[in-house]
Amino acid sequence: MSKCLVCQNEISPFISFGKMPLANGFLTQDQFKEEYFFEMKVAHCSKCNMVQLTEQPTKELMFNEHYAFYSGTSRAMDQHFEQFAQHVISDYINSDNPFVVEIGSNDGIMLKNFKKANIRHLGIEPSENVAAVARGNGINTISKFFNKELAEEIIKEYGKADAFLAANVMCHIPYMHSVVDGIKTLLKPNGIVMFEDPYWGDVIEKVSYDQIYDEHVFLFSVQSIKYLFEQHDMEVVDVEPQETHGGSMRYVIAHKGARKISENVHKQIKKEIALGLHLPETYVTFKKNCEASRDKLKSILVQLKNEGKRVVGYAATSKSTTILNYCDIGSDLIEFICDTTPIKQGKYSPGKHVPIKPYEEFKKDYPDYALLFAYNHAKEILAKEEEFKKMNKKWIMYVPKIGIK
Ligand code: DWN
Ligand code: SAH
Ligand code: ZN
Repeated sequence: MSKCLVCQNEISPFISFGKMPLANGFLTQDQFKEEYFFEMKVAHCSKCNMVQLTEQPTKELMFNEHYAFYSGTSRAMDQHFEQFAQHVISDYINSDNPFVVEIGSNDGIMLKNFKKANIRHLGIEPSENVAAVARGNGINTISKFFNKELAEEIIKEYGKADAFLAANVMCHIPYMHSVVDGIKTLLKPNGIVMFEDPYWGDVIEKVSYDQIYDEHVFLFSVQSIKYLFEQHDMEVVDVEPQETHGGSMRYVIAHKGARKISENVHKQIKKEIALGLHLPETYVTFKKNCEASRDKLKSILVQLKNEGKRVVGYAATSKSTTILNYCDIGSDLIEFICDTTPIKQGKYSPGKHVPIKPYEEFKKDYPDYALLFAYNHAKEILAKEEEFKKMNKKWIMYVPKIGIK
């Protein structure tokens, strides 16, 4: 038993994925012996509906000057964040000298659009190496972890914010009450909060359990976000489903009573109830679905190995750490994983120690099969890899369905 991070209710895990390393803990051979592991268990809170890890590594272990994920590695995400920024600018910002704050701003993939539009902005990005890229491009960025105290410091230096933005970071922070308190203090009376994260409804429907890893301490739903913000006198005024990261939800939030609540919010909650996100049996089924997915993927790889086929992993995503460790897939089954991120190349995957090689190694000598760990970028990647297909090589997919195509 442990306590819900949002409402303090007693919770107990419905699944354990076993021992897990840091999802972005790519390492060198001499670091193998001191590798960090924790038991990754997930619980659903019956009171506030928040789905959460019951244990998480410290923030400094995960987010530091060696953080391996650079947002700018996907062109499609670049376009996504340009549209996100345009949406904020045209639909939500109308004061004289607006000020926009983004947390988890990484290499500046979103904020560069505000800089281009000459809008006052501040990025909060604790991982120094990715923040340095943003600063190098003239994006105003500080390397700290966002919380209530930092919000107060920001107000002293810049004043209050018209918009508070976050993408794929709110679900990384366990001390949510300090964060939401900070947002509430920082936001102007008519200001807007917009953030998006992988959506628990999509994870349940697609059995995309690889969205669960150390960094993702929460898997949000509209119901759980509504509960959380209502504790702080704020309300969800709109929700906008997104296709990114295999299915995400963007939450639009304002001070209580400041804006009209869209019908979309009620509609989405109805969908969540129909999907049974509040019911214990949903979690029993999800666990069974994860096990079935794991067994099927593993059996495909074992069969290909027995047939003497070459299989390579495509993209060393955070998600792949969950897949490799939970399914017990090592370099006996996949030769290596190719990735375009220089900091990952030449290292080994967390836990299972599969070599990570530059993308060019994949191009140089196509394997018979490529296991697509970045299914969220499938459109972009499949378009780029037409030649691979033409040579009659095959993709192994596991989300939204396990199979070969
Ligand atoms: O929430 C998070 C999201 C935003 O990003 C973080 N906690 C960590 C990270 O998750 P991820 O690692 O699962 O993200 P992606 O975007 O699925 O990772 C893409 C990886 O794939 C990068 O290492 C770059 C690589 N890649 C590649 O090798 N070739 C990507 C593309 C598009 C490609 O063509
Ligand atoms: N927004 C980007 C990056 C997401 S990765 C995108 O969607 O592509 C998550 C980022 O959040 C990392 O760069 C990490 O360093 C940062 N982060 C983690 N905890 C944070 C906190 N408490 N405050 C601000 N940023 C944080
Ligand atoms: Zn709770």
